[in-house]
Amino acid sequence: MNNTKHFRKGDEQPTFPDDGNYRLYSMRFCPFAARTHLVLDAKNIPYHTVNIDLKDKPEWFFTANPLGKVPALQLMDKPNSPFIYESLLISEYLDEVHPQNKLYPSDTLAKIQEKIWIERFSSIATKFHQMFTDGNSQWNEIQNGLDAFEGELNRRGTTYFGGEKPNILDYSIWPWFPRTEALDVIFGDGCTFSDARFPKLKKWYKSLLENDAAVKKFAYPKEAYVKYYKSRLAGNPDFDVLVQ
Ligand SMILES: N[C@@H](CCC(=O)N[C@@H](CS)C(=O)NCC(=O)O)C(=O)O
Repeated sequence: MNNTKHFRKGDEQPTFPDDGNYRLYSMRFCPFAARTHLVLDAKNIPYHTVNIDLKDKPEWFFTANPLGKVPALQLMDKPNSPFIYESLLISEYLDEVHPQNKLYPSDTLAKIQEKIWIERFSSIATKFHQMFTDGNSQWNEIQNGLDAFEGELNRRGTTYFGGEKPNILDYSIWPWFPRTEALDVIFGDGCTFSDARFPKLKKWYKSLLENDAAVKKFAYPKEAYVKYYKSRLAGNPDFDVLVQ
């Protein structure tokens, strides 16, 4: 688990050994940045993490991404060490450049179909973002969206969307599911990610948490999640709840 503090305005840019490893600009609770952590770790690619306080961004962060968003990845192995950003574009870049443990299907149609599922998830991601920002539950609408994913996993008949091991669809949507751990505490008992409605997805989520090395490396305890979201809903997000 990467527990380093989040850099803010006025902080000096951190320095790293000149080892050619990628530098990932991240925020510990950002699900988009989590996608990049999972892809890097699933491929055993070494990297350095620079966590950013998104409420008080350091000036130098805008060199990494002029849009001021995480994730951004600096490619230290390329001339002039360029930055790339947008989580799904970073995933595709990494999968092409580092062919070990391929995450996208090689067949063009199968690849597009996985990308369609990832695209379908984006409206669910937006609803999660809204409800954990304004405090108004959208859990019913989210569950309606998740029904399709439950049905698709059932249709595939495998533990993961990727089959016996996770693929890009698994890693691209997993980062939103830890939020379900904080649902009941923040939105009340009626809000639960239930075995009754989502037997396959619940098993999928648990199996990734317990068995997948990349997810295990990234995951954090429920309490940290609840604490972060409470601070965010109170208008003062504490990005450093995991810093010891
Ligand atoms: N489409 C982008 C979304 C990234 C994004 O929205 N990141 C959020 C944190 S979860 C962010 O950096 N927000 C800061 C801001 O918008 O100022 C991606 O897939 O990488």
